[in-house]
Amino acid sequence: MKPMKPMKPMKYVIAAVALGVGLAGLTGMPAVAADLDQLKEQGFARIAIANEPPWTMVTTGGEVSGAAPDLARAVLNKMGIKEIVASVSEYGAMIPGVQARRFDMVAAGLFIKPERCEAVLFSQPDLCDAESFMIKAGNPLNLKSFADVASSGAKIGVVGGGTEEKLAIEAGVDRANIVVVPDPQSGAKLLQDGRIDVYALPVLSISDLLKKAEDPGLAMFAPVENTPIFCAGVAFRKQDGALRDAYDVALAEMKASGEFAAIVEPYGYSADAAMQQTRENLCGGAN
Ligand code: 6CS
Repeated sequence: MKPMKPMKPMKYVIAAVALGVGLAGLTGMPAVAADLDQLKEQGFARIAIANEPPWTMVTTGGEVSGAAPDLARAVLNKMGIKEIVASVSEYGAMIPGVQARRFDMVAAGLFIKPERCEAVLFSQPDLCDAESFMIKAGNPLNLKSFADVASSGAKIGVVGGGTEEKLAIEAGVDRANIVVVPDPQSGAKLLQDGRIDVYALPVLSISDLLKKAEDPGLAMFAPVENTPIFCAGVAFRKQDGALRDAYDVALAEMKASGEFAAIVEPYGYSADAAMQQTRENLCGGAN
């Protein structure tokens, strides 16, 4: 377990946490705060991230960047919270983790969906993207939808507890054909090795993987048919409504000033797409 190093202004020191293991016990830091004044006094906010560029990125040196952490840091700075401590979590462990106060919030590109809106409070939308398939060049199984994956008997790679896993199950993909991968890079490798036939992630994630793979034998099919454009937001405990509302005020100011676009668009996200969406619409009601 990395000892906590002094924070650097533009960098995040990652507190690498095994999945679902609380931070306090590992770092000796006090239990996480629950509201804005306590976070200001604490001097930092603990955020859960994945490691799925360009949404969230962790270097081998433990430095964290990516659209979601960079945006969260800027918004929290406007709120008077100077520093961030990030820990990597599987998507499926993020909501239980924030509910159990292992994190103060989730800033990982967590898609705002009705079933999640039952469990946490979301900020207004920040990062939007369509779904895509990474497949072998030429798409030999002609996979264009999750229904195609189900009917073809293809093996599909997905990240644990993520939206693509749910879409595959809902489409009727046999669970024996759903391969949960620990991180995006593993999924690309499994496809290259022929251990899976398709790997499902948002467009920007697959684009990043294809760029890094430099493998002409791999390709992307997007958008996946019969799937919506998803938009993510920062997730908070249900009890932390005042904190979420304060985050929303600062986020709205940054959307109006252009600061929001200046952070997310270099990563490939459309600021307009997020600004035209609302949490209420994505949750199917108030949240
Ligand atoms: O929130 C989710 O479920 C999805 N979000 C991202 C950024 N990647 C995959 C995951 O399924």
